[in-house]
Amino acid sequence: MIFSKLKENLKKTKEALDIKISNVFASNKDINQIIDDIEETLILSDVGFNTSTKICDKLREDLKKQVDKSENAIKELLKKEMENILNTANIEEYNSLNSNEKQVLLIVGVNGVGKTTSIGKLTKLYQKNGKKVLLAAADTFRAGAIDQLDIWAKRSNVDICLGKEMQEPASVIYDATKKFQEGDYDVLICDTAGRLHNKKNLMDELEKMKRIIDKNVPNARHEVLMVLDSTTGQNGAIQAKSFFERTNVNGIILTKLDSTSKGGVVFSIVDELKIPIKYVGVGEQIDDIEIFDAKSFVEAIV
Ligand SMILES: Nc1nc2c(ncn2[C@@H]2O[C@H](COP(=O)(O)OP(=O)(O)OP(=O)(O)O)[C@@H](O)[C@H]2O)c(=O)[nH]1
Ligand SMILES: [Mg+2]
Repeated sequence: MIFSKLKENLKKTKEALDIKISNVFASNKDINQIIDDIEETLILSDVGFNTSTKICDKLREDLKKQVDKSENAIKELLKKEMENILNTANIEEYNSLNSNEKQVLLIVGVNGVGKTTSIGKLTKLYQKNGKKVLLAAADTFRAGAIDQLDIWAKRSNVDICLGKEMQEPASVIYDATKKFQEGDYDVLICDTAGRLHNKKNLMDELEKMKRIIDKNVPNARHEVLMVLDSTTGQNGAIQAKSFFERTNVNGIILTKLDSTSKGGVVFSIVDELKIPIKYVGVGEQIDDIEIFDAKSFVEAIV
């Protein structure tokens, strides 16, 4: 992750968090009051109530054992606790981009969160890492969705299985898995229509797509990646929770971090769902994607 670029992209979240925390210190309050105010700042920056409390309880404990109670020392402890929260779910040995295993990624999430755009970016990222990518345009529901993915396919010059409008998504997935097995592809990335967790028929449809992938591509690693729009803050976290109750998700792509002050939501997502954030979206262009790294993320916002 290019650190300076990430810092620039997370500027709004940094303003919501770091600058307010600095103000807390400037207020000359006693140490207990300072920690209480930091806790409130975290909650207000979408870190979430439970997660903010957890971080600050640990911070209070840490401070009992430490003589140095300067602003810098407290900030370092705070960063350490924030990083710990992220690492509980984000330490993963598996590196999707370097693995030699074949992979099938099913990209899911609610409407407009950035699924198709993220696929466009991921395609290029995998390609840069020497992988041959095949795309499946299984969002046959929204007019224009197929063309939108096709444009991304052309940008990276990769093959794509185009569904027809209103064709059953599962049958597009079926065709794509066949093509994947016949060609010498490394990664199949499947776009799906936006859906809400409470639309039973649409959630059943996802399960059907998963079954076809399991059956037709048993020789690959399968991942369901949920795309979440960070600008929705705590609402997005609640949305993710409901989604997870309905289907298995292996990881999250958190988008639009460039345009929100609510990046703190990362902490409650990881803490409450124990699901790793795999990538973050930081803009609308093809290279605006980063592999998520807990340490760099915390350094960029506090
Ligand atoms: N600023 C910013 N905009 C983004 C990012 N990712 C996606 N977008 C924008 O968000 C809008 C929706 O993106 P799509 O990729 O079409 O979202 P989707 O989830 O595929 O939408 P549906 O297929 O309609 O459910 C587009 O205008 C994208 O350019 C990001 O990381 N940052
Ligand atoms: Mg889409």
